[in-house]
Amino acid sequence: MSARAFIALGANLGEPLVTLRCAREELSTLGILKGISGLYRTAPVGGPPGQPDYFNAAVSIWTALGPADLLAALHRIEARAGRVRRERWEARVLDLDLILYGDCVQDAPDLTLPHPRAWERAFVLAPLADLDPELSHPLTGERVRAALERVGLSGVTRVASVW
Ligand code: A4P
Ligand code: MG
Repeated sequence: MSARAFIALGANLGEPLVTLRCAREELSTLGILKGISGLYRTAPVGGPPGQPDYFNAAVSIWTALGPADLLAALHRIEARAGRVRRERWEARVLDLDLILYGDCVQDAPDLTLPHPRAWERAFVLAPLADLDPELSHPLTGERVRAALERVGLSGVTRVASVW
C-alpha cells in the first residue's frame, strides 16, 4: 500500500524553527517528500492561557507506510524532539498530526482520518493551501481553498516561503 499523506507540523516551545527543520528532515526518511508549505506564525487556538505563538507548516509525502505505522513514526519523531505528553492542547516542542492519508476515512480514538479538526483551523488550512489548494475533504468534498475562505486567516501570518 502506498499513498499521498499530508502531515501538519506545529511547535511553540524551545527553538521552533530548529525543531521544525529537523522534523522536516526526519519526515523525508518516511517516503518521498512531495511538497513543503511555507512557514506560518500563528496565535494559539485552545489550550491553557498564556502559551507562546506557534510556528506551523505542512508537508505532503508519498509513503509506503500504512496509516498506523506512519502515525507511530510521527510519534517517534515527536519523542526524539523531546515532546512530553501531559495535557491536551498544551504548549509543545513538536506536534505532528496526520491530516490526510489518501482518501482514507476512519474514526478511531488513536487515529481519526481525516484529522477531525483540520478543516476548521486556519493554522492547518493555510499551509495545506500552499501544497494543494484544490485538495478536497474526503467526506464533505470541501476544497482547502474554500475552507480557508470560510474560516479566515485571523491570527495566521506567513513568515517564510522557504525555511
Ligand atoms: N489522534 C487521532 N487521530 C489523529 C491524527 N489524525 N493525527 C490521536 C494525529 N493524532 C491523532 O494527540 C492526541 C491523540 O490523538 C493521540 O494519542 C493520537 O493517537 P496528541 O498529539 O498527543 O495531543 P494534542 O496534539 O494535544 O491533541 P490533538 O487532538 O491532536 O490536538 P490538535 O487538534 O492537534 O491541536 N494552535 C496553533 N496556533 N497551532 C497549533 O499547531 N495545535 C493544537 C493541538 C492546539 N492549538 C494550536 C495548535
Ligand atoms: Mg497532535
